[in-house]
Amino acid sequence: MEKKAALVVVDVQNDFCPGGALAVADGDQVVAPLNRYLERFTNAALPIFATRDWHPEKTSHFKAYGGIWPVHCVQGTFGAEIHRGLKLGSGAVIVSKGMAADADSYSGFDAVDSAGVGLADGLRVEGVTRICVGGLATDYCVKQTVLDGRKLGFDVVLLKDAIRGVDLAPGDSARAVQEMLDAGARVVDSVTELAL
Ligand code: VGL
Ligand code: ZN
Repeated sequence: MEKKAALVVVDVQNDFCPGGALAVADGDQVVAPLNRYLERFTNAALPIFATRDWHPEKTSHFKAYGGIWPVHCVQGTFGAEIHRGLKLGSGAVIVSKGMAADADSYSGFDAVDSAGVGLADGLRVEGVTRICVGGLATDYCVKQTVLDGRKLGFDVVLLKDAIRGVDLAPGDSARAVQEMLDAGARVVDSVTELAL
């Protein structure tokens, strides 16, 4: 069967970039490689989805309410905006997650578009069987999105040059990459390695 790919860009938001509330080291370094993938998918007229962490002010995701994270990506704030350098284009579908008061929602598959359509359904409507995933953060939302993608039966390609991790514990990102490989994800290290 023909494999149709989509690009899934995970949480490339100001709060995960240097200067942000939950800055990932070199988080903004994913923008340039992602723009190369974005150009490739745009030129091939393939679907592009961008997830965003989109939290209410009060959520058990945040330290103050029992979670482990500082306040970040609160709906409508600058920190929640997608990095302005990312060239998503007008066709990209933004999907939002983390709106519940009582859930972390790390996975892009928890995200819904402005009409309430979830990522998996959005992909299926387009006939997508393979997702190429990059963004932030390797050890949380990228990992969970890749693992859920595999569970849901998608072929998954991890865009390794276009991810960065939190590494709360040293080595978390490397372990996350291994987990994704063990789950059957493939890896490419640059846009030139990606066969569509
Ligand atoms: C994320 C921690 C908290 C992520 C989101 O996007 O990976 N990490 N919220
Ligand atoms: Zn979050």
